[in-house]
Amino acid sequence: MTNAQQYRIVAATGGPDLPDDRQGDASVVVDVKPKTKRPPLYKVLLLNDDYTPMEFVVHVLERFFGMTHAQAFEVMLTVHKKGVAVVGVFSHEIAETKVGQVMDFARRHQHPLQCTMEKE
Ligand code: TYC
Repeated sequence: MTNAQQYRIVAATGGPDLPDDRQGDASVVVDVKPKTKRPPLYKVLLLNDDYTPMEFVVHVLERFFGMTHAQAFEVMLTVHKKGVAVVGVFSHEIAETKVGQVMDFARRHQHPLQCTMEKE
């Protein structure tokens, strides 16, 4: 169905009684269900590297992702040990903004920290 709205057929005639060329013709549309698809969500990922100081990563997580110091420290250690962690899930626009803020902040401080996003 290509229409913007979904036509829900709850009653249909046009069964075997009709001539071959009319079978299936008499579907009755009784209601129309508006299509309200939720927008997709995006995971923001922080990647490990060998050079960015741990305290800097903790600061990034506090500053841009609203984590407490304890949460930020825990997530930083997860990235350090596993290589990557999801640090938040957002709409496309918010995720893009967060990635930009982190990349810009890291670049300004000359750290190679990488932050990316992917569709959930
Ligand atoms: N591996 C870094 C170090 O040992 C710390 C680090 C943690 C870097 C998380 C990036 O996303 C990161 N200094």
